[in-house]
This record gives sequence, C-alpha cells and structure tokens, in this order.
Amino acid sequence: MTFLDETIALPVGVTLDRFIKRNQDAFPFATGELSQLLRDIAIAAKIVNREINKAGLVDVTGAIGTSNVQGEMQQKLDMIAHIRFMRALRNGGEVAGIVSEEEENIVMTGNDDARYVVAIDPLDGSSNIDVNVSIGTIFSIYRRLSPVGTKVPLDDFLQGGDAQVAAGYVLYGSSTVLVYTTGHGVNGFTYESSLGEFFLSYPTIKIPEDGSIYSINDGNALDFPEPISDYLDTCRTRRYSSRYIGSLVGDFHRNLLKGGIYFYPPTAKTPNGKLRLLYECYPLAFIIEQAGGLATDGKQRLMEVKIKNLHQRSALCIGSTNMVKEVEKITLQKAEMLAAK
Ligand code: P6P
Repeated sequence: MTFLDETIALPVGVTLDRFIKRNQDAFPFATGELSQLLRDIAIAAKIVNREINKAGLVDVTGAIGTSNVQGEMQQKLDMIAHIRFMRALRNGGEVAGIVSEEEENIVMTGNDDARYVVAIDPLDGSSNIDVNVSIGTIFSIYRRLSPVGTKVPLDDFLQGGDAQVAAGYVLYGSSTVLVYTTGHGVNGFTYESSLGEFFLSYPTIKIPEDGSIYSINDGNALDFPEPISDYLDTCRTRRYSSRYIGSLVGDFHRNLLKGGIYFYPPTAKTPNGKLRLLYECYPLAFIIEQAGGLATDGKQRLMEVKIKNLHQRSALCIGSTNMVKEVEKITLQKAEMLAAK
C-alpha cells in the first residue's frame, strides 16, 4: 500500500465523517469543499433512506402521473429523492450546478461561487420500489471548468469520465450502504439508523479478478450482439449463476463484492443502450476501475466514451477484469472473422 493508502486506511467502524476528514488530511491542498460535498450527499441519503423505509406505510409508492426526460413514468419516491438531493446540495453550498435524471436541464443552485458540479440519478431502479427490491442513488462529481462566480455551462458536465473527481452510489437494500471513490480506492459504509451515522464496513474494496455470476436481462436475448450471446453460452456451459434484479445498483454492488459481470447491451428498444452515460455509466466505471475491474461500452473503455449531451445513453459491460477481457477477446475474434470474409 502507498503512504496515501495507509494514511487513508482506517479500521472498520470508523464513521464516514472521520474517514472523510482523514481523506482530506492526506491531501495537503484540500480545502474541505469536496469533503463537505460528500457529507451533504450522505445527509440526503439518510433522508431518502428514511422515506424509502416508509414505502407501503405512507403514500410514497406508485407513479405521480408525469414522466421524466427519458419518457419514463416518475415514481413518487423518484421525485422525493430528487428534491431531497437538490435541497441538500443547494443548502450545502459546495455545488454550483446539478444534472439530475429527473430534470431535462441543468439545475442551478445559486451557489455560483462553488467549485463543483454534480451529476446524479437520485433513485435508480425505482420501478422496484413497490415490490420492495433494492434501489439506489448514483452520483458523479466534477470540478467546474467555468470561472467561479458564473452560472455553470453545459461544458462543465461534458468533461468525460476521466475528469470525475469523485463518484459513488447509495444502495437502499437489506441495509443501506454508501460506496464511493475519490480516485484513491473504493470504500463502503453501512448506515446505522439508530445512531444516524454511516460506519466504514467495506474498507478498500477490490472486485475479484474472476467471477461466476452474469447479470443481463435475458428477455432481450434476441437482440444481443453475437459476441455477448457467445460469451453467455460459455457462462452456461461453465454452470455460472445468472443474477439480475433489474436494479443496476443492486446488481453492480453484488458483483463488485463477489465478482461477476453486468451487461446492458444495445437492444431493439434501446439501440444506444438504456443506461445514461453521465450519471450511471461513468460513475460506476470510475468505481469499478478503482476497485480493479473493467468497464466498456462493448467497443471501448467506458471512461473514454465521448459525451455529447447530458442524458446520452450508452451500452455497458462492467465487472471482473478477466470476465470483461474474455468478452473483449470474443468481440475481437468475431470482428476479425468478419473482416476475413
Ligand atoms: P430492464 C432501472 O430502470 C434500470 O435503469 C437499471 O437500474 C436496471 O439495471 C435496468 O434499468 C433494468 O432494465 O430493461 O432490464 O428492465
């Protein structure tokens, strides 16, 4: 481990606040703004967690009759989560602008002197809320390129995956877990609601190089690109396990801890892939690379996929290094066979 890793490494049971503070101390020039931003996200996560836990008891489930920019029916909890994160980031003062799955345009916070912008999917997998399946928040943080004191322009959000300064997710499952990276490894924290604190529970997460779990919606099998169909056949031959809960954060988190691969390839309904590049694919790709895994869009390293608009979709293949590399190898072999014809 490097000095930095040793400095940051702390025992299980340390609070998120203490961990963030130690992280910040390891960066002599850190001014505390990113630390405070991460704390603001954790505050919103605690509030959203409380709302989700009421689902079924109070009227927070079901749709609200409107659809988001993606044309997807907005669930009550989608909007509750969106409002909570917008409010926490606005009041925290560290964020100049936000792109949310729930809003077509940039949400200006009024904090024009802030140095960061955030892209967020406030509640992914929300169609699972009514049936009590795990759901999640995914976020990505960039330093603004535009001058402090101005309204953030579109370009501040179109910097590309490698420009992220931090990324993470919150999984609202059998327990509520916040996992994030600032580019120095991946750490996970479990929420203890009776104390209102996140505690370090998964220090320096590393995804196993190999796995025996594959996650994909088999209902789209007729649309799968041939290399993916061939790879899935080898998984079945090896008697791997198929695990897919239709909630990206839940599928991602299981594969991150146990090893595995998640695909959302192009389909007839979503020829460019279904998942959003800015606030789903980029942050999870940042995390997986920091945890020693790989992420592609089926053609190239996901973090290098060019972003042209805020809600751009992308195909995604993400998980254990050897599994993603095997898919890449099959894809290359297929391309070479086609070229030789
Ligand atoms: P499908 C949820 O809508 C989501 O964005 C991800 O959380 C999930 O992995 C995927 O879409 C599920 O999509 O088409 O398989 O239902």
